[in-house]
Amino acid sequence: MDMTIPESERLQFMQDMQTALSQTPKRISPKYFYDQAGSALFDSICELPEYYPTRTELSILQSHAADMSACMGENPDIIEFGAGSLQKIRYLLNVARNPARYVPMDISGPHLKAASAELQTEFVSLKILPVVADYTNPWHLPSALPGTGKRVAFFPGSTIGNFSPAQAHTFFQNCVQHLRGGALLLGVDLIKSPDVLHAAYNDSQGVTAAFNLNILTRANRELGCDFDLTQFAHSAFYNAPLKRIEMHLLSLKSQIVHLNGVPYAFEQGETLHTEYSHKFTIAGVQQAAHAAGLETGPIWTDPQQYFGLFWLTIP
Ligand code: AVJ
Repeated sequence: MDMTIPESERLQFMQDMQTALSQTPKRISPKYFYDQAGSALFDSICELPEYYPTRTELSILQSHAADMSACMGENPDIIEFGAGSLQKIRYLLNVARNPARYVPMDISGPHLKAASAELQTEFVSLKILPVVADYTNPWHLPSALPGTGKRVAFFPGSTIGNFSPAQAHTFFQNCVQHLRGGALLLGVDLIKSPDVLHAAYNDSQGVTAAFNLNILTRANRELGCDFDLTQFAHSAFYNAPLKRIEMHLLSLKSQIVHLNGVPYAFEQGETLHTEYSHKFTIAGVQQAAHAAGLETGPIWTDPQQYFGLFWLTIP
């Protein structure tokens, strides 16, 4: 068993895995993808030819960063959720007018610390305050610096798509509570051809499969589980009526897996659900934002309308 991670985190994972395996259907939160290996695999996904969201969002940021900066105004206090490798924020930091501070929030501590240190070498005088936190729980932010501009939260990558509609609503409500007078810059994957969507989650090199299966590797290492990695398969498909990619780990045979000595049965064909990745229409995003009390501003998109960046203000 791995003793290098904090015991409280390990216990939380253990509890959540226990709940996951006891449920019908079985399901675990996608946040458990992002251990060190999983974060590195996700970075590889972002480079895949089939995975268009990252490069499309970057191209939109590149083309429209100046307009976004104008919306952010003078001295913005910039927060980022699920900051990951801190690649996207560079486009905004390059054009931001005297940013007061940059607060990247991410669940993967070592990954975030390393990326923040690297960013600091490029933006020497920027105040960077990394926060290792799970923003799917109610979050709290470091107090605003006195005399600074708007609080602007950046939530790129369509990570909001991981949330159920109810969770997305709660997230928007948290934004309203914490960002009064400020704004949310939200990156969202838009509905497009099912073939394009399918390919993005079923890449030919099998990186997404490895990313999905890594959750079992992690459970074996950190929790002492005995998942047989050869007897589970990556399964990802577009559920059009519910507007989402669903990722599952599919049991290839009838088998028993143990956690803390307790047996959990998988039937052949039964799945452990690992992720939703919801896709949106422009109107759908605006409706969801309005419902939680945000107001809609400019939308920046690419020529194919594959991806959108939405400026949503908090009155
Ligand atoms: C980071 C949640 C936006 O849903 O596309 C990529 C994660 N999963 N490939 C997504 C992911 C499989 C990604 N998000």
